[in-house]
Amino acid sequence: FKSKALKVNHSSCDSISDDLKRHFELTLGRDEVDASHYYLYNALALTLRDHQIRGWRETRNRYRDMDQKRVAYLSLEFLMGRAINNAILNLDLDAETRAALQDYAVSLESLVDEEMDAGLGNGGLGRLAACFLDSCASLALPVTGYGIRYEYGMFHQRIEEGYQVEAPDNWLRKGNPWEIESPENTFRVKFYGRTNYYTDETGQMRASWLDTSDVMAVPYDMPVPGYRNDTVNTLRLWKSEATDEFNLDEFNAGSYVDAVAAKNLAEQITMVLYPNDSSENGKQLRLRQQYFLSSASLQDILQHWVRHKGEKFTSFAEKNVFQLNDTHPTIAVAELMRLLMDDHGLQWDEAWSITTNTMAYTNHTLLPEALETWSVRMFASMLPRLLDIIYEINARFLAEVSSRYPDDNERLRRMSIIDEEGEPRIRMAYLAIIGSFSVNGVAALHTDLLKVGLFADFYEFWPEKFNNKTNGVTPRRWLHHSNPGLRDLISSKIGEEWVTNLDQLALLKPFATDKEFQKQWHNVKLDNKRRLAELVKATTSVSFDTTMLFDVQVKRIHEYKRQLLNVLHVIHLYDRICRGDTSGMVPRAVLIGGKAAPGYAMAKTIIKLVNSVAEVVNSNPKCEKWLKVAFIPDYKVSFMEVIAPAADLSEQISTAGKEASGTGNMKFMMNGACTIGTLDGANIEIREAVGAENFFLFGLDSTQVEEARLSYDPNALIDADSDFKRVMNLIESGHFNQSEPGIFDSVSASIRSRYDAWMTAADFRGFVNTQKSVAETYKARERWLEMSILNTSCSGRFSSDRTIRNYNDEIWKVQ
Ligand code: DL6
Repeated sequence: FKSKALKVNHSSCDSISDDLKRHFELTLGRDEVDASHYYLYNALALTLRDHQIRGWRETRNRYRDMDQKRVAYLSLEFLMGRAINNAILNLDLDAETRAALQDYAVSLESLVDEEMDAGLGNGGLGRLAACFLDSCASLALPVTGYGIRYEYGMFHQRIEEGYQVEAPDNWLRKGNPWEIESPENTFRVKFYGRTNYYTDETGQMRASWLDTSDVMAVPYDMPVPGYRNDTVNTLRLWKSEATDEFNLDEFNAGSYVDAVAAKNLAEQITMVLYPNDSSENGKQLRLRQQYFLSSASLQDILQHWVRHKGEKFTSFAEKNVFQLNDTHPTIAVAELMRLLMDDHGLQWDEAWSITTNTMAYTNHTLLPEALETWSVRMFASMLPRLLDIIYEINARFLAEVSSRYPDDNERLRRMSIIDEEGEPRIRMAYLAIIGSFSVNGVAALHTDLLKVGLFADFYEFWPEKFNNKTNGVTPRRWLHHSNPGLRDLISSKIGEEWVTNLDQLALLKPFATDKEFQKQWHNVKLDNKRRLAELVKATTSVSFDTTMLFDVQVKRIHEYKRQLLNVLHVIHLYDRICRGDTSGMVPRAVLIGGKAAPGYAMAKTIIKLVNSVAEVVNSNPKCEKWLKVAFIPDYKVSFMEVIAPAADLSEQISTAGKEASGTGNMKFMMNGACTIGTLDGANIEIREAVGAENFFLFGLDSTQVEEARLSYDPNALIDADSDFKRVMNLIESGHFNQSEPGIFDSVSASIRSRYDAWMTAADFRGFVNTQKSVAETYKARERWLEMSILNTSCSGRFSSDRTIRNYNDEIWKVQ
């Protein structure tokens, strides 16, 4: 760091260098760069934020002046990852930033590691929301993300003795330089209390919600810059705070401790992200989070409306859309009704027409256990007014059903929002469907399966509501930023238009067999593999040789995703190597990563199994040349930015019919990995795009899975297959857990169970055989490179820009 006399031009915000210096020396009061680079990172973040402020204001004004329709994307999760590189890329400030950092003798690369990932999401659903925000801003669409500013994001995962250990993610501890608090837009969110019905001065029956315990919702705004288009959209995250008067009452009563406790209770709402991605969270606090987000966001939008248009709502539905990211914010359906009727004086029919013309619901799961239901009892005490409204919605809906299907009580029971079997529960997905004008799945197969499975009655009732929007990922973060080598190589051949029009990647196809281009492609991959090998070494101490095939499966750990099948294949390879049978084999480095929900015992055992197998394999000298295995701890967005560019083989091996879409599969494809996969989720569309000959397909399809389930006999499959038998024997003999006998009993029992919902055994042989052709193809270097290039060049349709265009053309219809 060269100490320079402080010369700050306060009137100019143009130069990164001046702004960086100003923030470093004045805003943060520093004069030296310490070893951690923390303050310099903060100064740079503030500098970049400054550079977005003007565009932010102009974007707001532009949307207001054009009086455009607006979209609110309501989501309990936004898995944003790091903001710094995204800002530099989208604002086109790379060269200036690097030049400014030269004054401090610090590289950009060493600075970015100071930023904690914003881990406000579990996995696919939250990361999809983040990709969508990037695409909406890049397409200059007036879309605001509304979410929760969790104090603690997704937990950190450590591996101790092979087991997952969770640690809190206190990501805001050192502050968040990207956010701006907007206390003037604070709203009051009600809980508990009772409904009071009364007749107003015009003789109309009305309701009000009284004696409530209120919580304040304070917004924090994060800029969402579009790609070099002067658009800066907003991600508005709500923090809960105690109301002042509540505290005052307690203070006056002399009860200091109670006052502070009440404050804690209010602030608890936004304290922590629930870490389950595929099962119900089921807790009171979770329902409070859902209502808190929905109410605050809707109040915000209605306040904005009333400010600009007054208390007239006739054109509200033409100007607003609320996209519900899964059932999590579905209570918004009832809340919008409440706000329109109780606070803005509308009658039921008008309020219902507005609600059902503004709400749109995206479903993200085929697992029935992940479909949320809430106990009526809990609702009655926490949200009594909302429960009244839900009952009324249900009564009117069931009347409609019974007029279309007279005397079909069974159908009424099936379609009712209230599940009356056992303790009465509210089916949030049904409320979402009934209250929305659009219901979409996230891949073609997923949408088809919703229509014939979970939502068949509703599809029959309202076929026009159902549509598909296959997911996508942003090519800015997932190719341009994370794979600079490939980015430059691609741009050298086809120019840079692909960054905003990913279909342009198809122009690479003619080069797929070009020897020179293949060589360059190979060298880029090798560099990326080196980078990943360093990360693996630093986090696991396992050495990956970059000449090996990098075989990667990173995602949440869940039985349906079948990390277990992957491990069975690893054990099979290990067994062959130990027996000296390496014919046709290719040296492989197998990388697995992902977090298990803290209460999901089987997923945690699978993590332990991966680590135990890794330990045995990696310490066996016979394996040295052929096989390495590592479990990367604390898998997160910023790791994926290193992993995806380096993968040769992308493992997408879920039981067919269980993975709604997948988005990791798209990131890998974009970066030139070949996929080994089942006919599940978006794999089907990936295979269609790249061609069957460039995709390693195995396993039962979703129809075959359901057929095979009827007479499923895994033990017969094991007994008939000597390789499988040996693999099971290695697990069951305690070979991988000699000092902890019995710890994998539950794993082998689940594989052997005829009720194994994930049918791992059914696909073992197919998987092993297909992995053999992977190995053969990898050895035929030119063919592999051709496949790799074709994967990238056919990935255009998996850009989230395409997905968002589809949402806009068919659902939102913003001009
Ligand atoms: O749509 C985003 C993502 C899909 O790609 C995954 O296939 C799907 O599992 C995931 N769903 C969830 C929600 N689970 N629940 N509820 O994370 O959504």
